[in-house]
Amino acid sequence: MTPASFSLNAGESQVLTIKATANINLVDEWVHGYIKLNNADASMSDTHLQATIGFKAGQVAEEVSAELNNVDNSIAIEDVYTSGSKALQSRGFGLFKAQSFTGSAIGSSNDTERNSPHSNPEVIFSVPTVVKPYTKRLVVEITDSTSPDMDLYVGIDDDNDGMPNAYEMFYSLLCISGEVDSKERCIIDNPPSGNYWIFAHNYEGTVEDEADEVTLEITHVGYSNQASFDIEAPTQVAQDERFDISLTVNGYLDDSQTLQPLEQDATYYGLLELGTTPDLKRNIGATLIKVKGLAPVEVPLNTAPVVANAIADITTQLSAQGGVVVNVDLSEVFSDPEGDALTLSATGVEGITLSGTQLEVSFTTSGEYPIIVTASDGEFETNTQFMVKVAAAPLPPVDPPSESTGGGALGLYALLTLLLLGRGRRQYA
Ligand SMILES: [Ca+2]
Ligand SMILES: [Ca+2]
Ligand SMILES: [Ca+2]
Repeated sequence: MTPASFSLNAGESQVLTIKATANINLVDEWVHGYIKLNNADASMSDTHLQATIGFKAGQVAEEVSAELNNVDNSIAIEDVYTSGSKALQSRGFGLFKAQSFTGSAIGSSNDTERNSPHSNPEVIFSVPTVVKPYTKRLVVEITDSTSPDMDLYVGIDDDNDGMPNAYEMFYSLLCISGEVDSKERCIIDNPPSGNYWIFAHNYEGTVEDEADEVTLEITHVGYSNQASFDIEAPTQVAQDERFDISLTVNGYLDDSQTLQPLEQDATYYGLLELGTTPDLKRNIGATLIKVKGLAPVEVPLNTAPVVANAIADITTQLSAQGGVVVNVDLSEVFSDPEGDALTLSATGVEGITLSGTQLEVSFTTSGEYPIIVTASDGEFETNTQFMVKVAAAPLPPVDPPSESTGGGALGLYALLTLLLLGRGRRQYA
């Protein structure tokens, strides 16, 4: 509470400021409390002041804008903070393209033309528009005018004639933007669906009773199932932790919500909603995203590396010492259609080494080993496989039996005898 104490004379007033910080348990909640005002004058009673506070679950920028094309295509929403979330919800809508309307209106020359534009149609340029259900934002701007002071009005066209009347101006006016110049903008959150008029009023023209040109841009940020931008945001954040959200714009959504590339000089709007739980998808707030299209950059199409010369299978044999090393030159195996530099890697068995384009593998056990070699151009990969068949080491040479060394032959004779005895016994049993 500020101030903590104060004095008041009869008839004076004092503003009290209450600061309350939401924590993770106070998202989208109304909380009640009271402020006790103790009177220093014991002859007067104390006072209880009721305070009802609705907590917002955090803070996010109201609007971000950027000029983007297909290559330079990211926007950051910086310094977002919340009351804490274990499942931060971030949801995008749009981008949708602004529709442009150019017309003229004569400069006002008297008080009725200045103060009752609806009864003087020649001093206004009016455009009808239909707002669909579930529209998130209606954004209207005067983007160009020869007039020093156009003003902007948005309202619901109850009688569907495309023009404002006194009744509609009184009951159905949703926004007036009336700065002293012609830079006017109206943003209507969650606009009711229906037929609207949007008009520019030539409040102070270049010359009284003579026409000025004016251009209005109207954007409906509708509901979209799949935004035309990717969102990179954390999913868990601590209370008051500052973080950034990065958006990568892939294009915009046309009337049938199909993704289209950004066009030079076109304006687009979208919305990012943030919430702290799956049930509270927008209790932190929302950021309006404005994008102006830059000239697209031609990006050469990249394709994957190709196998130019497959690697033949290799047959080898372990040495008498029990090992063999296989070397393969990979320099001619792959090529890249765009001539990109290729990075090679190999897998399949333990102990593969690759130095430059020279592959080396050591084997200590016989068998059949598939080896996969992969080439990457940084974006795409291609692989090829070959087999290494490793035969067992040759048997050590055996000396032929000879008469003089009778031990071996005798031993064999003895074994045969035993076998014969065995057979004979079994027969008798
Ligand atoms: Ca103005
Ligand atoms: Ca009307
Ligand atoms: Ca390539």
